[in-house]
Amino acid sequence: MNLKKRLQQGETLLGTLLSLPSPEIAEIMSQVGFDWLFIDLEHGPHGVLELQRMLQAMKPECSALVRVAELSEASIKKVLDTGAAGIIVPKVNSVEEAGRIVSYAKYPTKGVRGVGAARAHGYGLSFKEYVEKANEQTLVIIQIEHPEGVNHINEIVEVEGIDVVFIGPYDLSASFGVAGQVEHALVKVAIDKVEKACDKAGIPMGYFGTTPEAVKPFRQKERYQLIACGTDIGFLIEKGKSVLKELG
Ligand code: 3PY
Repeated sequence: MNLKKRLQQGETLLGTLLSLPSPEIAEIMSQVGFDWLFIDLEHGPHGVLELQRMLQAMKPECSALVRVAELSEASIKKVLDTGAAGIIVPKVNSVEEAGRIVSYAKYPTKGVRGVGAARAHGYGLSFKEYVEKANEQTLVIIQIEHPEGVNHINEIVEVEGIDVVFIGPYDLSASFGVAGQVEHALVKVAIDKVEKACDKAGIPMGYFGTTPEAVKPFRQKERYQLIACGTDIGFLIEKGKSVLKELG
């Protein structure tokens, strides 16, 4: 079942963030039980070709949601054409931005996504099936990471076609001048406002945390249906350090 359907059925889906351009890491992490991988082209050094190699390596039981490098028609189109289940767009601050994102992610008449025969379309072999279902199945996820986005959240969630509002706690804290203090009162108040707007609009939310402890309080709340915990780099550092510590 596709990821969007699972969200619509109320499931909470667990993922982890990959920022290394490695098909092998994507292959391994797609097999350990995560529902989805948060592949990060915003901060990762990779481009669309490396992304496509990662998707080719992933097992089908795990889906890829890809954070695009920027809000542009080309970056959204190219990422979706690789066969990603959806896009995550960082730092969305206005209704105008949210509207553009939906439009770039959807085929006409809902949007302006250009039609091409890429990996998502089976290189043309399953063109018709993909194009017919893409508008309905592709997840459009926006991140709220700045006070401006928080200030406009009531209008942003009214934009038709936004599937999930994903909190970026690290950027949000940095934007408030308290970088890394994801539990700071300013951040909590902002998240509270976003939660209220999402509840009113009936839009599920997502949250990222570096550890299980950080995401647990969010996972327990029904509205948080996309949870990303940990990063590929973090797992390597943590395990490397713990081995050294244990060996003295
Ligand atoms: C953040 O915490 O700022 C992120 O964007 C991670 O999702």
